[in-house]
Amino acid sequence: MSVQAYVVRDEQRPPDNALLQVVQRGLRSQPKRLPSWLFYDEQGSALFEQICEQPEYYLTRAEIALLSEHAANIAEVLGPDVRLVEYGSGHAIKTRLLLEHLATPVAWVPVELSSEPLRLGMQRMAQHFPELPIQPLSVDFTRPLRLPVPPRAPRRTVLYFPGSTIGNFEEREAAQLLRKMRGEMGDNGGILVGADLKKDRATIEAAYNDRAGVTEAFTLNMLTRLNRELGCNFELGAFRHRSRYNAMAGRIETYIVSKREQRVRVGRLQVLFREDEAMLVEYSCKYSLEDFAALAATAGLAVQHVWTDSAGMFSLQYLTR
Ligand code: AVI
Repeated sequence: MSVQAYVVRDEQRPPDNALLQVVQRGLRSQPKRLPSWLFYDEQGSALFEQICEQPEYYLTRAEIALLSEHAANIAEVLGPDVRLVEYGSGHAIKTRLLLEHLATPVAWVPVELSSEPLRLGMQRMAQHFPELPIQPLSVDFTRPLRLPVPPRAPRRTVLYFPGSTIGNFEEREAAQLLRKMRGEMGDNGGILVGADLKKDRATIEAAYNDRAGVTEAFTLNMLTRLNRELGCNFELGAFRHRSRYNAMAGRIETYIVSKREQRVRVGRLQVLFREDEAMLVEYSCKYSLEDFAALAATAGLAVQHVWTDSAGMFSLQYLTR
């Protein structure tokens, strides 16, 4: 393994004060709203891994099926001597399927804020690709990236953003992120991004309401995190999870709903929750191929190629200038 400048900088947690401000601001707003990145503490990340294994959560399986079927063709389209920059690399399972087919990759640059998934992903990749230069970046990928100097000149830089995480951004933010990525990939580069496709309501809603209750535990874990890190007193049994598909907006909307009227301590703030009051915690946007092309166009990008799994559940889109 050739690992350059591996620095563990766990910036996942902003300083407590900043975290408190984010949460207080969200709980003062009407309707109440908290950012979905709050899901991903250690327990939340482990629960998300479990979600991916639930029979109802089709996204991960469809994306892996897509890659298994099309990776050779994707690699052909990307061409040789690619520098692959992976946004939110996590445990990097999908990357392996892609890298197996890439001809003479110049480097793999995993960009991952959480140090443990980054370390595990690197370890796994180094085992599979002992010759591959790995240049990790432990930073927040929504901020402008300073890419490390590659070991040799790449033919193109491809930003790989798997897993439908783009769908967790609202349209305006998603366009902003793609515009930032457009700058980072350079003139000759590209973006390979996963996007979940629109389909019938029942399939989508089942994916976010699994029978085993893992998604509910994942959602409510946000409150456990706030209790632990900010000394709040959310009573877990007094809230429930609600995920519904808003077909007009083309997205799953996930809420934490108060089962009864109650007050919760958040720093010096006492926050009143009315009975049945719903606090928004996540959007998971679903796209038609036209929707996604329109989104890309607002960021100055064009869809060069789209691959889908054979059931047409999930897409991988290759965007260039
Ligand atoms: C990470 N992201 C793509 C997941 C999704 O499907 O929106 C997060 C998730 N939330 C609930 N289940 C999965």
